[in-house]
Amino acid sequence: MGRLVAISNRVADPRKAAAGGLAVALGEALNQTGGLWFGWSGTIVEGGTPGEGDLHVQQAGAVKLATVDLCREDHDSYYLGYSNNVLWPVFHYRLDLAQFEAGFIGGYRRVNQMFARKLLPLLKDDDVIWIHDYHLIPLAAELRGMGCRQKIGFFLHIPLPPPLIMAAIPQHEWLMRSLFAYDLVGLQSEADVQHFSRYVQQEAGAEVLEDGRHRAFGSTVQVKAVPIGIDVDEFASLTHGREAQDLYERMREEYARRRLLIGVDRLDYSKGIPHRVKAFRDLLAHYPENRNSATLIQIASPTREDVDAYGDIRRELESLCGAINGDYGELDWMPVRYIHRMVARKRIPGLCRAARVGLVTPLRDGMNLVAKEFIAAQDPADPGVLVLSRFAGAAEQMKEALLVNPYDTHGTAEAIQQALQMPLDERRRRHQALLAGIREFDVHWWRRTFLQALSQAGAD
Ligand code: ADQ
Repeated sequence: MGRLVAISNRVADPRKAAAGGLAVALGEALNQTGGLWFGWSGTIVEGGTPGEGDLHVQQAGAVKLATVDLCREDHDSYYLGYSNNVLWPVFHYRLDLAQFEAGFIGGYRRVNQMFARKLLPLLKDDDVIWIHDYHLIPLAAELRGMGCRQKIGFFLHIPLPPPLIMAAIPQHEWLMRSLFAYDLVGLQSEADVQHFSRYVQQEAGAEVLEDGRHRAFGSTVQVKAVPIGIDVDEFASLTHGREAQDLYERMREEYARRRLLIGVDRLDYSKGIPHRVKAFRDLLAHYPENRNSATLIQIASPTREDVDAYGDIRRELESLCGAINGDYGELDWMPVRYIHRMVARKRIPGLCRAARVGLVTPLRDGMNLVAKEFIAAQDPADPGVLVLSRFAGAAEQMKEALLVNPYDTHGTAEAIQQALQMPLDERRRRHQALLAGIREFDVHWWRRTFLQALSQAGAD
């Protein structure tokens, strides 16, 4: 394989363990091929010129990191505006939260064009280019327009909505047409692939060929479900690390007489956190044996705080948790502990392992890696139970979890009760099957499968 060039909105130093997720996933292939990782530097320049940003190149071991600054206007229209106030809500089916402001699209195009311009001179002829996520959908089309002929693949980390929801975006046709500049488009689930296929057939008269190839707009793109996984071994080793062990032991001691339920999310409206807390309240109301016992620790780390919808959900959650603690709390027991902070990655496995129930109940999610991390962190001899939303991409793979509809508060409460009551042999059986699945389809499988398909895409 040629050199891997990864492009994503944010770039991380793959040598730093705290980088997590994508950095772990791509780090190995970037290292092996002496790769390049390109994206926004994270710096916002006040008063800079739109469509212009300084390029910084640094070496991180074998990997070159190339990042570009954004001026305030580009940041606000490309990142806050079009990416996070249009694409994120619509792709998560939240048309009610979308803000279709006319100025956003200009900034989105401008930044994608600038990225293409800055990247082009850094490219070599046999590079394999892998672009990530909704911030950069039109990047391949911009690169192609500048004469780039290398293989280019795209992976969408968030869901791809059904055609009629997609059609609410004023530029939907332009966005979907942009995908045809790629050789391969990877999506998280088969449901996403079906949505893509239906859209291009209905809206663009696409012809569906074999191997997920679709022909429309005068070109052909292969579209494939390649669900992302986690690095199970890395996570298991974190589980046995000192920080995770310490936390696990402290939690076990503190909750020796109680049963711990855990939720770990970014505080995002797609994650269904208020719905989850309501289901927990329903559990306490309908199954009173859990009072003075079941305790929900909800970690919801701050994210995108300059987008209005995120402030609203924070206030909703604070008032819900306060009300439950007021209604059900005792002098020596608080039903909900809500923590609005980031938890160090090294400690998360300890928290997951100490929990009897993991609550992963997004209203819509591309995949949701917390579901997989929860399973990887469990003690196989005495594992906790995963309650998983059927609307997470992970549900297509993790059938042995207790699948719930998060909009159904009482149904979710019943599933939590089932999880709390589940006998040890059933817990073990389910955990074993789930663990085997996340091991087989881990993050290395994801990267290999995508890059292999990309190297073969368009070959015949
Ligand atoms: P995210 O929406 O960020 O990513 P998710 O998969 O849930 O989602 O989590 C990513 C990572 O962040 C996990 O490793 C998790 O441990 C960590 N994390 C989440 N909340 C945290 C917290 N409060 N403190 C510390 N760490 C936390 C997008 C898509 C997902 C998709 C991923 C990967 O929205 O659907 O699974 O990309 O493709």
